[in-house]
Amino acid sequence: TQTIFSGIQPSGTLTIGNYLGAMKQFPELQDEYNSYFCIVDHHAITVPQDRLKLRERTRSLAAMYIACGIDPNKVTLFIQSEVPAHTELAWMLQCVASVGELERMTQFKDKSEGQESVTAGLLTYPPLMAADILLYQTDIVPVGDDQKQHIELTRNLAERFNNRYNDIFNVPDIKIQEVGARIMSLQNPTKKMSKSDDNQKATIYLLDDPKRIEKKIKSAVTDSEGIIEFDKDNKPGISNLLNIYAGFTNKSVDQIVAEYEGKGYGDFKTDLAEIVSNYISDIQQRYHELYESEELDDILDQGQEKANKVASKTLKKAKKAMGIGRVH
Ligand code: AQP
Repeated sequence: TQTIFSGIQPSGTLTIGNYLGAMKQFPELQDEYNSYFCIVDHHAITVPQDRLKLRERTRSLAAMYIACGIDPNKVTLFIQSEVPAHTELAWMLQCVASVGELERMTQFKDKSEGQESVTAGLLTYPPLMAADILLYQTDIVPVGDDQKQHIELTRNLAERFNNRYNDIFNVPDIKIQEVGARIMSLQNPTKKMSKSDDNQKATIYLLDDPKRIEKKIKSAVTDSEGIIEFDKDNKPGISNLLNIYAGFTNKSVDQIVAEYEGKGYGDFKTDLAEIVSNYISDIQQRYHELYESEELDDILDQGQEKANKVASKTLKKAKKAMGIGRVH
């Protein structure tokens, strides 16, 4: 069986973008693949975090994975910082990566733009992500469209390492959802929806209640034309809402457009709010049951143990290949 790895940062409450782009496909994959799902807290500290909030969000994200349909008996669910091999290999890969290629990453450019000072970690984020993936000899990485460039870099670093030292790492492939690969901000539909966006109205969180969801969708930016059709360049707002609708109903965009022929944005938005609320209310219920439970700690303990076993084996091989430490 092939292996998949996917990580999510505990940098805020999950958004419907994270869900439709990544999380939604995980339950389908877990039966078919040897699966590792990781809460990447070391990635989250590349930007400032409140310590108590970070801890809370880490736990919250673990509960959310399971609430979204991950079965802890089938997968390895764990916290990145509890498996030290990740940061060790990340350092080694930083010594394989060049500053130039890291500076070319669009996420780095976006997140550092206009900032007076950015952490070195924000620049070296991709080698850490590469380490996450490569430690488990991953075959496939299921992510949203925004992570394409980072996976490409992961592949390059793996190949460079293999050529320079020894054939240690499997070179992984990317897997992007057709629908929901890139959900945009409700307030600025040319920008992607992000859990760390300061504008609360731009984002629907998986923990929002129906009232709030309705308000956010009703105030989502559209256009003055009033015709429901998919045109990403000229009508990015309504196109984004169509994508969200498709993601939560498994209907095609064409089918939805046909259903709403002759109807206005108001009706469409009312229906969409109801669809999103109904869909995520089941997730929320399971989430709240899990969040405080001891069961969640047991699951994370088991995940930590399993992940450490596999990761330390790969790390040992990589160190040997590079000539780090003694041979034993
Ligand atoms: N808008 C999006 N549409 C579709 N997929 C998305 N993903 C993120 N935003 C969208 C996917 O969600 C997974 C988890 O992402 P992450 O937490 O590792 O980092 P990110 O991509 O930087 O996500 P955010 O929400 O934008 O977080 P912040 O605000 O902290 O940077 C990934 O698979 C990603 O593709």
